[in-house]
Amino acid sequence: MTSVTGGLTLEQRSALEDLGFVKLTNIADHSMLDAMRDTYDRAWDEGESGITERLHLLRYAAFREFIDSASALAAPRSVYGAHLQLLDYWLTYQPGASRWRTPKYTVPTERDWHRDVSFVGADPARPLTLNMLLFLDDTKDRSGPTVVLPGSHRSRYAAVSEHSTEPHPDEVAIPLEYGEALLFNSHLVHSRGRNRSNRPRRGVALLWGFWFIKPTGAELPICPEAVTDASEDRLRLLGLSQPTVDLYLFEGF
Ligand SMILES: O=C(O)CCC(=O)C(=O)O
Repeated sequence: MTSVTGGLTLEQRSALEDLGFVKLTNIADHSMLDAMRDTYDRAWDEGESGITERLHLLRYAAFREFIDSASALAAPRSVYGAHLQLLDYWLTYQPGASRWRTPKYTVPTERDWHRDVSFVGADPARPLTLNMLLFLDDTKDRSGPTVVLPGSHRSRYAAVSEHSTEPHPDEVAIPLEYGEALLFNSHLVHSRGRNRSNRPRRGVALLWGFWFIKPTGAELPICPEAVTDASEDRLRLLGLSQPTVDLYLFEGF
């Protein structure tokens, strides 16, 4: 599939509709990825428990710069246009296998099948929400690429039970190189792979969707760094400034 710099191609739109996922290249230049990688371990250590602020990853400049970049926004904007909202932003992390069985980390199961959103939505070409996953370490072979069940976003009933732990005969692995990302319909059944390498598996996950949807942690105050000196585009992206007068009228009648 061809690369993305200016939004999804027709071929990619059609893959997203039919299969439920598409691989993106050139999601960020290497200096931006390096900055996220340099911040990652601190963000992980400081962050994922005891959260009291919405979109707390935006505390870090490197993670803010990514969501302001044209290359990160191009593909989700192809689907939601000016109505695009960032609903959630989190880290998906597995240490190198050599650290399993230390008091802090337990050996992960082979799979953890799930959907991130269980509303089917009316139109697979225009999903309510989309997930984006990018990794700051390559995910290939032993580092456990993400696996998906292609087409499963179109069915109300999943072919596996939630959080089941075994590989599935129809699963497809999506290895990602540095600078690539996976964009998928949040109703697609997917799982992390298990990291068997001795390197960490550091990933970043974003949830994109329509502006009218409530974000994760809507009841919490937004992280202050996210809004200090924020551009109008950023405020819209964070759901704080309404993009259009007709909030629920998205395109032609
Ligand atoms: O780490 C991965 O490959 C997938 C992460 C995931 O499924 C999630 O964060 O919902």
